[in-house]
Amino acid sequence: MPPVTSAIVPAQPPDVLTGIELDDPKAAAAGVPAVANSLKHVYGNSGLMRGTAAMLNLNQWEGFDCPSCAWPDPEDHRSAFEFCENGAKAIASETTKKKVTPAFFAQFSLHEIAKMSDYEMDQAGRITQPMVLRPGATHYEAIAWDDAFELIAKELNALASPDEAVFYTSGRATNEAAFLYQLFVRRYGTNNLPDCSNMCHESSGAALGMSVGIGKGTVTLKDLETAETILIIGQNPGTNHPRMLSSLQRAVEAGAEIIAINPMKEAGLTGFMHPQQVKGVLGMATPLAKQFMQVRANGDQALLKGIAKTLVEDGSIDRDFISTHTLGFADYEAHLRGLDWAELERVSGISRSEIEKAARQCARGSRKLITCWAMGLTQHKNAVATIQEVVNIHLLLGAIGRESAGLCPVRGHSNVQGDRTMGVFEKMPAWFHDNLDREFGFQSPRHHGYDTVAAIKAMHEGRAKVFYALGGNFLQATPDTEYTAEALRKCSLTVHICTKLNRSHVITGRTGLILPCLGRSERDVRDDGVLQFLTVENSMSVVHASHGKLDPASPHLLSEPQIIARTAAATLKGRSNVPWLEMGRDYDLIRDRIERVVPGFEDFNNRVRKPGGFYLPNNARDLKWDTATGKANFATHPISCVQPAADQLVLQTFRSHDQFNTTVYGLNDRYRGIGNERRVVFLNPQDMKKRGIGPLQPVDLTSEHAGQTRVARRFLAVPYDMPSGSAAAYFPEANVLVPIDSFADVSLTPTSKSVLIRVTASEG
Ligand SMILES: Nc1nc2c(c(=O)[nH]1)N[C@H]1C(S)=C(S)[C@@H](COP(=O)(O)OP(=O)(O)OC[C@H]3O[C@@H](n4cnc5c(=O)[nH]c(N)nc54)[C@H](O)[C@@H]3O)O[C@H]1N2
Ligand SMILES: Nc1nc2c(c(=O)[nH]1)N[C@H]1C(S)=C(S)[C@@H](COP(=O)(O)OP(=O)(O)OC[C@H]3O[C@@H](n4cnc5c(=O)[nH]c(N)nc54)[C@H](O)[C@@H]3O)O[C@H]1N2
Ligand SMILES: [Mo]
Repeated sequence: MPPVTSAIVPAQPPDVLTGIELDDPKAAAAGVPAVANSLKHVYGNSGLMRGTAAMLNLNQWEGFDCPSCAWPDPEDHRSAFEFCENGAKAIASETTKKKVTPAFFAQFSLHEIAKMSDYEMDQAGRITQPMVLRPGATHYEAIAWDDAFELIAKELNALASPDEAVFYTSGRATNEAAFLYQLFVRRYGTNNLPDCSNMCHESSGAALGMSVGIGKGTVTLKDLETAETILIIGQNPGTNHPRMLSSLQRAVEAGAEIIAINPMKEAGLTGFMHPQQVKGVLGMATPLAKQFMQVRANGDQALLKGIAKTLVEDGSIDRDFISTHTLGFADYEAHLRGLDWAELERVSGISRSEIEKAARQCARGSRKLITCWAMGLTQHKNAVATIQEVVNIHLLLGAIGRESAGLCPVRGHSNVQGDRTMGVFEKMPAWFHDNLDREFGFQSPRHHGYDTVAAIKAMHEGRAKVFYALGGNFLQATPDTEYTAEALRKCSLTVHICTKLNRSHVITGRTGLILPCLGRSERDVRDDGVLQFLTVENSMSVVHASHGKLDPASPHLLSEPQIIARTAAATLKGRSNVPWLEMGRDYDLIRDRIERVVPGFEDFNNRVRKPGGFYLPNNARDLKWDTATGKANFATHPISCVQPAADQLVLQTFRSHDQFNTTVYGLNDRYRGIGNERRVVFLNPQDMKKRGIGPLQPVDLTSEHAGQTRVARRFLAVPYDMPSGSAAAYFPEANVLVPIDSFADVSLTPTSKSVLIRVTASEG
């Protein structure tokens, strides 16, 4: 076999420091700087005309869905500016006028592209044509679409088993693309459908499924705005779901109290300056969280148990709800009564009186409690148990399945929830397979496929040889960058359907393909001139249309459904009677099939054409429990927490204000006071002193797991208000430290928020 070219290409971004500028962390989010920053990004990238057209269509009834986070749009009104600063950055990045053309790839070798930072890769612009990296080549070259599909077909059909192929999905893919994709993959013969959810809210899905029978949240936007108490745990809404702040402001103005639980005092938790209200523009913030609990890293389960213990011992529980709807209360109650407060205080780092205060707030009034959470809960070893503890509290109070109360896992990618609804999951339930088989007249494989971690291992061990990605940036999003890079390099073929250049494009199999697609914002015109739309599902289970409005970045782009349909037609040829090309041409035909396979999509084509779309049914919300027991289940788990050695810290890998996952829009993290640098590690000042580390000193981070060490060099130490024993750095730079073998119980989500590290002064 000839040497694989990309073996010489570095898998990590260069560790150059960009010149840090420090400022004070902010106590409130948004305001005028947010507006100024939105405009800078949009007009800087897209120009005045394209930029204005983009922003005026964003999240409008007849416009396109914001490709950034999954936060829902208001149901009863839309302002002319229905977006946030970070939605604006996402749009600026997609609608940029800069292009990555075949000339770019002729100019820069793979090795030279790999030397660019993630920020520089995003800045390079939109990819305009399909490109191929031939075996042994140093440069990508242009390839015709048909030739690309034939190449994929040849590789897929040469495999000894369909299970030797892996089909990844990132959560930006629309419902139609996702449905067609999983149909192709299953018709081809495998359930190897890992997705970004495996690294994201998988723990929420697993916990909610066991406890209340549905892996989704149970509240609407109106519920949130009329709640009495809102718990926000392990989430940084000011950066990652900025439009949530408008809802929180409304809730607070209507009398709600917010309790935030987080090791970091994130600006969006403490205050909000509404950029479209006079008060906000004048810099007057609405205070948000009334109580802030600065929990130890991964101390949440103990803290939540303390809340539950208080509720039980105070007798402020809903006995009617518990006896009618739940199982397992007696065991849970006995467990809570037996817990020792000293232990709960030690593990959580929060005093008994603070915990009791929070519990009594949750139990106040008519117990309209909503709990919101994100990656601060899901990416730990005990994530599933911790999220079940959240559910336990709601079951104790009967705070689920009624107005203004319920569970709110706040989703990440704009259609990550919809992709799961469409069947992108390595282990869909039997009823889904039955429906699919009946509708398309075949027998889909029933054995489970690989999730993300299993897929990486399979490629590494030579059990999987073709990697195909519907969006995303697999190399940079997954744990253990070097290990994952080796896994991808061992493949015979790697394929990326994408919009922008990213690092996964330089770490390839023997052959590499880049298939550029239309973005959300772009017009999708059929050969007969009909303008098509696509659909998405937001974090609160509303399915609605998204209409692309702008000129495509290049005339050579295809839509995601077209790319998938043509991949399927080329690969399966006479082997399937599914009308792939017709479905790829007319999305109404895909929606007709979704209607017949997925419950809740009755009359899909008509209902989704109504402005605002429709809600999917949610049994837990209706107090119907699709669990193994037919009831909502209390889960009783022993106290657990990550256990660092005396000189170790618990590192969380999180997002700056200027990135969307692996896409780096800029080098600032404004709310945390960081300017022009990403290689920073936030540390507790005492922990720094103990190690003799001064402010802005370059340090090396060494992670230790199961006898193996992994090192990330040259991060600048930034003293920060956070509990002793914890540390924080940005992903993807810190992903090299996340061990492939460290993942959550049950959900198998990599433990990106509890990496055990040692911090030492950089050598040289
Ligand atoms: N602009 C922008 N928007 C985004 C994204 C983006 O990258 N940029 N990403 C999207 C995606 S895919 C997702 S999943 C979401 C992510 O949204 P978030 O979950 O808000 O993202 P993270 O930056 O990972 O932040 C995790 C938060 O949890 C806290 N935390 C860490 N460890 C613990 C812990 O042990 N306990 C508690 N209580 N808190 C902890 C951190 O301090 C931080 O505030 O955002 C989505 N929206
Ligand atoms: N250490 C650490 N690792 C993490 C996390 C963490 O908190 N810490 N978070 C995890 C989470 S929550 C998630 S969701 C994953 C995210 O993992 P992914 O979803 O794989 O990564 P993204 O960065 O969102 O993908 C960005 C790429 O998507 C492509 N893209 C953008 N728009 C489109 C489009 O419309 N269509 C197509 N086909 N492609 C498009 C672009 O080429 C871009 O480079 O990362 C996970 N990894
Ligand atoms: Mo995510």
